[in-house]
Amino acid sequence: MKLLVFPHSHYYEKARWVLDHKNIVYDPIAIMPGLHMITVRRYGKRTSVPVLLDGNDAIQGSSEIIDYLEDKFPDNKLTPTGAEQLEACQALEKDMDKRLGENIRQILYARLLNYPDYIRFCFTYPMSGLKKGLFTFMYPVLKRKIHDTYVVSDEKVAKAQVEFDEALADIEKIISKQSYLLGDTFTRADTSVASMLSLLVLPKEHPFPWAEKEIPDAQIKALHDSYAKHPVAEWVRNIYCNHR
Ligand SMILES: N[C@@H](CCC(=O)N[C@@H](CS)C(=O)NCC(=O)O)C(=O)O
Repeated sequence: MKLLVFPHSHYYEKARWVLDHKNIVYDPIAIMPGLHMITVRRYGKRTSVPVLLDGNDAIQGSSEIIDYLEDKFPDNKLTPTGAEQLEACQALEKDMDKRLGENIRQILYARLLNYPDYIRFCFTYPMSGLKKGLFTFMYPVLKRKIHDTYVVSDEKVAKAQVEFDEALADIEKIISKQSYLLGDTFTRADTSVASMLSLLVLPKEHPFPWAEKEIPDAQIKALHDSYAKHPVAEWVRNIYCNHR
């Protein structure tokens, strides 16, 4: 089984967590941004990763990958079986992939794209020196593309910050009453939301080697610090500590 990925991506983390939870052996393949479109279009309708390749099957999208794994490897299930819980789980996962996942990416890229070394580390840390060199060569074009796709404008970033905080407040409301997002049981809603927030919390159990490179931007460092004691950040650290 192979997983096409961007190494630092929170959607990769979401899919990988379930692979790890089920003790499935797989081969993560970090693909070069920009050029990834040629590879990924062979397997899916969109150009996004992660994409899971299993024999003749190609599954694109973190939620779809989890659905596939849950079907094929039913041990250590993370998806609730009751109709009501299943619906709540799917709705929360979809909503938070967007409101937490997309907004935090926008907020972080808005500043961090100014640091080519850091972005190169994020995309290429497991790659050869040659590929790292290629990334550096392509960076001006990649930077523009990532900016135009995910950052867009200061106004949109400010809006993303508001939406992110609203989503965080929704999660805080839930976890103030119960241990897990759906009640007493650990589910994919928890792995998904914790993965989306992992880019902000950087839990020590996260498989990406975040500690190897200091965050180069004072504003982003301050952002991390300002959320460090947030009850949801504490919850994410607990979920990682107990389940990752
Ligand atoms: N809904 C998708 C989102 C995945 C996603 O946005 N992936 C980004 C990296 S974080 C990507 O591959 N972007 C490049 C592209 O779409 O071509 C999932 O859950 O897998």
